[in-house]
Amino acid sequence: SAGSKSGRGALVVLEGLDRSGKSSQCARLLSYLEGQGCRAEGWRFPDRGTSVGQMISAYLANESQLDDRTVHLLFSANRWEKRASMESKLLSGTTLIVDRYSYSGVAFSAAKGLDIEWCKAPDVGLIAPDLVIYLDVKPEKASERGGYGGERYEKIEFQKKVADHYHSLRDSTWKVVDGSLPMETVEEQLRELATNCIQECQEKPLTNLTW
Ligand code: 2DT
Ligand code: MG
Repeated sequence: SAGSKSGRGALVVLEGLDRSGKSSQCARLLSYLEGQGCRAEGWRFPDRGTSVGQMISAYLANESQLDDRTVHLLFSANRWEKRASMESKLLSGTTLIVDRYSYSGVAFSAAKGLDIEWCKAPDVGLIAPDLVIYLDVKPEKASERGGYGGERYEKIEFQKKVADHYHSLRDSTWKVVDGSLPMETVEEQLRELATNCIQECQEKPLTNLTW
């Protein structure tokens, strides 16, 4: 079982293009883990509930204009303002299933042409994920899935650039799952990855993101 002994919770991040299925899979994974008696919460970034998050949300809805570097730093600040509560949740044994994290931060800003190292720098020192699951869906395929909403970035040419940058960020904590497989198949793979991760990191200390 996914278990919940005495150790810390796991930081599990889902990443992928818009319409790759992240939000649905996060919800499914969360209810599975809860059903297994595992303490878990679903989080997402941007967290639009804070005042920084509201600025980001207005920007994404094209209701405001912001300089590219400025909005990049707001996205990072939106993670920093949640760092302390993330840490205390994890240390108290709650697993966090997080829809987007620093990898979205870098991939989307780099797709605008910002320098990658510059993009990574403000997130150094955030909590490092124990597992990053990348839902791999071709930009063309993602755009067919009920189309995009009206938010900034939801355009196929831009999503292609984002996909290239995601690719260059992959490291040993990443597991790539084929997001074009049937929803139940993807769900099954995520259950196994998350369950293993939760068991393995119970006794491991939290570490900071260094890229
Ligand atoms: P959602 O559709 O998932 O709410 O995301 N984004 C996200 C960034 O550009 N930088 C970030 O740091 C994060 C977390 C991805 C809204 C959009 O915000 C983008 C899509
Ligand atoms: Mg979106």
